Amino acid sequence: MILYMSSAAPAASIIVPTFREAANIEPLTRRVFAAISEAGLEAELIIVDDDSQDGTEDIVNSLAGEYPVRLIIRRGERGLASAVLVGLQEASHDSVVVLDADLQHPPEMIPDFVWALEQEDCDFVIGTRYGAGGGIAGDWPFMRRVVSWVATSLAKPLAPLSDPMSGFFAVGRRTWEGAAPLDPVGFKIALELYVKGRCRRPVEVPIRFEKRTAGASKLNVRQQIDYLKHLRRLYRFKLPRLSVAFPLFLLACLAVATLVTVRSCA
Ligand SMILES: Nc1nc2c(ncn2[C@@H]2O[C@H](COP(=O)(O)OP(=O)(O)OP(=O)(O)O)[C@@H](O)[C@H]2O)c(=O)[nH]1
Ligand SMILES: [Mg+2]
Repeated sequence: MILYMSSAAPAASIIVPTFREAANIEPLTRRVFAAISEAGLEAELIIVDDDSQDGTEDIVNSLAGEYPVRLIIRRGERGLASAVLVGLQEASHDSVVVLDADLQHPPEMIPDFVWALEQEDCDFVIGTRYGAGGGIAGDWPFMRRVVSWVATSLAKPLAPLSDPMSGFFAVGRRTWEGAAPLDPVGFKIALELYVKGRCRRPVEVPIRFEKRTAGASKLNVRQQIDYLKHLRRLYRFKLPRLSVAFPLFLLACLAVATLVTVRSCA
């Protein structure tokens, strides 16, 4: 737990992108506000849904009588990262925390993110599964671990974080408003904001990445291809000289991953 002393209670806008997460909305909202109230913080919850048509609207409307929760429905548009950008435009507070709806990111950790961002020498807070104290519930299948290793290795030159792929993060208004034009594709909005926001002083908060118990994952091959497109854009932005070598770097990571996979299957 990060300790922070202040006279005014810090406030945060909590942004959650959703697509067909109806079963998770109520437990998520209750756990978010239980954590917020226990920590003595102030917060609003902004759910950005891509027209799931699964009852999300009715659930949020009924919760809105009890909690400061708002629903933004985008129609005719899809994408986790772009949904978070819509949430940023709607945020009332200067500190924003972003997390997934499926409860893989424990809402009880939100106060730690808010307090970390309040520290003067912090411009980005990332929830890490791979740093000291972090972890993943259950055992990921071997191939998923390999894919995650390749994806993380490719992002490290852009963002020296132990878990640059994480979707649980906090950032301040100054960073996103002062960032270079944001044009993410796919899922990795934290990486986009870290790189384009020219962040230099990250704080890592260890998290335990839980198992999804309701709804289905939207992560598929399309997202993995989008991730490579996104990386290419970010390399061009941050490391234009290295961006020429990006395909080689990609091939090297894939070669190592293939070698590891073949050896472990032998
Ligand atoms: N608004 C919006 N949200 C999305 C979209 N795709 C995924 N999400 C949300 O983004 C969050 C993460 O999506 P998941 O499908 O859980 O992906 P993941 O956690 O990276 O992958 P898993 O570990 O397999 O669950 C969840 O809250 C999803 O509902 C989308 O196209 N639009
Ligand atoms: Mg998930």
